[in-house]
Amino acid sequence: MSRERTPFLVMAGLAGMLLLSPVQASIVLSEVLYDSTGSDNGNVFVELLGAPGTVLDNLLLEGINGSDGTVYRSIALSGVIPADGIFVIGDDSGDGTTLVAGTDLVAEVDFQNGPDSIVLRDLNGVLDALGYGDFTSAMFSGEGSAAPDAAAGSSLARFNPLLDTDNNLADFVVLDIPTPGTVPVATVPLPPALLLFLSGMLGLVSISRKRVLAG
Ligand SMILES: [Ca+2]
Ligand SMILES: [Ca+2]
Ligand SMILES: [Ca+2]
Repeated sequence: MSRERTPFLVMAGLAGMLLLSPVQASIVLSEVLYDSTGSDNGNVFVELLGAPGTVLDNLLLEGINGSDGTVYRSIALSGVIPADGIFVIGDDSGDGTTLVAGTDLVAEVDFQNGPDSIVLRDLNGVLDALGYGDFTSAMFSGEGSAAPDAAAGSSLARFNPLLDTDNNLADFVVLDIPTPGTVPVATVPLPPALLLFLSGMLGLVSISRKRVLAG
């Protein structure tokens, strides 16, 4: 009986947490393109979303290797989040320029193609993290459950830019056409967001129960 009741208690608790903190004023990863159809060099990007005017100094963007959990890349950010709240970091082609349109900062953001994780942190700790790919035999450093691996040319983007449930699988979708510099227009659709969140939780519960049964 307890097994039947636990999922509902978990869902109720997490839904309550969501309602208490519906939208963090912090910075989140809003889109990542880590594998381009051609050369990644100069073509891939990381997009952040945050409050306009936020100074990014002291923030680090880290690539965490899925094979051993170590930091294989660490990028010190700089600059200020512009008026639209969207900050695009375009990959450095090697000469300080990038092919990504609308870039706010050029840096070496060609992250590994997975299963790996990308972590945004400040001096105090992790602000947001995204793990992507199949972590069956790899070390996950993202949040919740991993987002799927995006095929070459496709990005992983936050479905609702104003919602961060700290579950990569629920928060991110694959975009066939990457959108550096723009985010979905959805503005605070809390009921749909809550539904999305709960559907994600149902999926998680389903997965965890399968694991229990399999184990
Ligand atoms: Ca790559
Ligand atoms: Ca998060
Ligand atoms: Ca975008």
